[in-house]
Order: sequence, then C-alpha cells, then structure tokens
Amino acid sequence: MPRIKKLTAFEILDSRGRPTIWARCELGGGGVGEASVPSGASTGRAEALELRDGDPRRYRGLGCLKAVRNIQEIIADSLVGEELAEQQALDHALIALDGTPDKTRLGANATLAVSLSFARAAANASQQCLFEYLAAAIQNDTPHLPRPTINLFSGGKHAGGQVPIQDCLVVPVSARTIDEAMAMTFEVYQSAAELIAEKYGTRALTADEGGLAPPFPSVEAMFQDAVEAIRKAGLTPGEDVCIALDIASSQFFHNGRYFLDKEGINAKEMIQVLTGWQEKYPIVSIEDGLAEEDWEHWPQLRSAIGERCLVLGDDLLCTNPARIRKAIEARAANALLLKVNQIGTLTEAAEAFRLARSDGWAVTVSARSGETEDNWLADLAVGWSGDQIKVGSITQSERLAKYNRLLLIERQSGLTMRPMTGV
Ligand code: 2PG
Ligand code: MG
Repeated sequence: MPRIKKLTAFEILDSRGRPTIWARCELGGGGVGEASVPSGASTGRAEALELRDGDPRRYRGLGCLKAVRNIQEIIADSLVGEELAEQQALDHALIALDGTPDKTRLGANATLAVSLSFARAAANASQQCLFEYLAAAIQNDTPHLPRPTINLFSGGKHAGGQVPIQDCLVVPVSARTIDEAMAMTFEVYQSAAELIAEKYGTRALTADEGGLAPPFPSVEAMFQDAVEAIRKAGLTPGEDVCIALDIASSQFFHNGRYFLDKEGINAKEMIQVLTGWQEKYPIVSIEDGLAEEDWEHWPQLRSAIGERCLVLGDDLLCTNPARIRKAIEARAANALLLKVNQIGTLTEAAEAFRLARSDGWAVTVSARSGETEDNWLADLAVGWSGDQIKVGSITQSERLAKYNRLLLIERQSGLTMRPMTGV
C-alpha cells in the first residue's frame, strides 16, 4: 500500500511569468512524481480558490508562497507516513484536511499539485504510464486519444480585446490521427498568419495561448478569416476542418445584457446571434455562449443549437459536480469543459467527468491560459478518453509540451483517436 515518504513544493513561473506551484511526491515503495499546476485568466466565479499571497510588494500579490507552505507544512505534516491505498484515498484526505467547499483553506493550487504529483508517483511505482494509471483510476478499459481543438485566433481577455469573444479554434475533423491533426492545423495556422499579414499588415503577434490577434473589424470578420485560412491551406471548411468557439461571455455580460458591442443585447438576442453564426459558419462547438449565472437561458441555447453543435460549459460548470448536476437537470448544456484546477483534485474532477458522461455529454479536457511545460494534461485526456482536448495554439512550448506528449503516446501506445463526437 503506498505511503507518502516525502512531499516538497516550490514556487515556479507559468507561461505568463506569474508564480505557480510545483510539487514532488516520494512514496515509501520508491515511486517519485513531480507536477506543476496551471492558472486561468478568464476564471469562473464558482472555481475553487487559487491561493495567492496578496503581498503587493512581491509579484504584485500573485506569489504562491502561502500555498507552498500549506503543502510543506499542513499537508506534509498530516499525510507523510499515512497509508493511502489509491488516488481516491489521497484526494479524500486532502478534501478533509481543507474542510471547505472551495479549498479556501489550503488553496486548490496546493491540493492539485499534491494530487497530481501523487498520481505520477503512484504510476511510477507501478511502472505504468501516467495515462494508464489515470485510466485505471476511473476503471476506463478503453483509453482513446482526444481530438485536438486548436486556438487560431484570440480575443477578449487573452488578447487585447480586439474582438470580445475569447477563442476561435480549429477542429481538424477529418484527421484520423493526432499526427494528421497537427499537420493539418500547422497549414491552417501558417495560412492564417500569412493572411493577416496581407490584410492587416501586422506581424503574427500572438495572445496568451498563442492565438493570432490582429485588429479584426468585427467578430464575423474573424470567422471569415478562419474559413479563408482553412481554404488557403488546401482544406475544405466543414469537411476537413471545423470551427469551435469560446465566447467566454461572462466577461462581457453586465446587468442582464451581452456587450458584443457598445449597445448590448439581451439573452434571447444573444441566442439568435449565436444560432446565426452556427448556421452560417462551420461551427461545431460553442463554449460559454451565455454567462455563468444566466441559468435561465442556457436551456434555450441548448434547444436552439444543441442538436448540431456542442453547447459547452466552462465558467457555467467550473468542473463542479453540483453545478453539472444542476445543468443536467435543466438541460442547460451537452458538453463539459473539464479543467482540473477549477476543482482542485483528480478525484473530484473524475466525479465531474462521470456525471457528464452519465447524461451522454461530450467532454473537452482543457488547459488554462497560464500553463507550464508540464504535460500531464495529455495523459489525463487520453486516460479518461476525453472527446476533445483544448490546449491553445500550435505554438509556444507550454502548449506544445501537451501536443508532443499526445504525439508520443500515439506513436508508442498504438491507441487511436476518438471519432468526431457530438455533431
Ligand atoms: C478558457 C481558458 C482556456 P482561462 O476560458 O477556456 O482557454 O481560459 O484559463 O483564462 O480560463
Ligand atoms: Mg472558456
């Protein structure tokens, strides 16, 4: 039975140069695991707490030394030497030790770093790849490679707000392998970079996740450029490559109105706008089309487009089982964006995952806009057979670490990519 022998943690920096946490777990039997945690910018209000120091003299308050201390002292003091039969036992011990509904005592960044480093250590101890260990932890006998959804254009909080919506992603639907998916995406991304250089006379300046962010005159101009880039790459929009959107609409929702422009529109009009876009462009997935607390209108959005498009909840759900249950009952969405750091342990994220699957939802396993070079997300998406993975663009090492891991898993394991789901 695994016993934690030693637990250490340090503050390191994420892809925006902000502090985050790295942890190392050493098991009595010899397994060792290290992992670091990501951090969001357009965070949902119902996310578990990411504990920051709040000291304005150091990293403008963003330091993670308190969370590091929580691992080194509170968590290590309580768990080192304890027998922890499996991942669930460790995670339940963390949940109990924290004792709050949203990890406000220890910080979800602290608990997740421990949860993940334990997973790596346990996988290491049993001589399994991380994805095999994660598959076994949820009794998944048929791991699959997820279909990548890759950021092409960025707006909102991840860029300079040139367009209000956050991500315009490409989905290589005709790709049969990760290798094909990446090669197709490379062509589209390069074509898009050339296109915007011609149209806007700008260099390919990129946003937080590597998406291109030229001064589009409108949201639809961005979609048109995406479609044009797909064609320019020699691919057929809607057949080879489709579009996925993260509207991240909570960011421009105020007093019941959606401010796509200065005027603002109400929820019904917003649904019409989204439906219109979905009908006009090859859009197969719309994330956070409505705001996180606009529960009343999400079911209407699902009725309007849910037969032909994923209605994907990110801020709405926050990988939180209680919110997912509510969404299932209300028929508010048909897909979950799963971000482990929104909830703080692998076991709670697994519950979110199982709930979503129990209602036939698709699951997109997602990175955060602030990432590190750690690649565990790829193993998670494979081990749990996520339908899709959302990592960011085909650029920047913190993104490519995950794509490269998928490429290696594909080549080394012989696993296949999931067929296109949900559309
Ligand atoms: C999102 C994510 C990733 P953030 O909104 O889906 O794109 O962004 O990590 O900033 O919440
Ligand atoms: Mg989102």
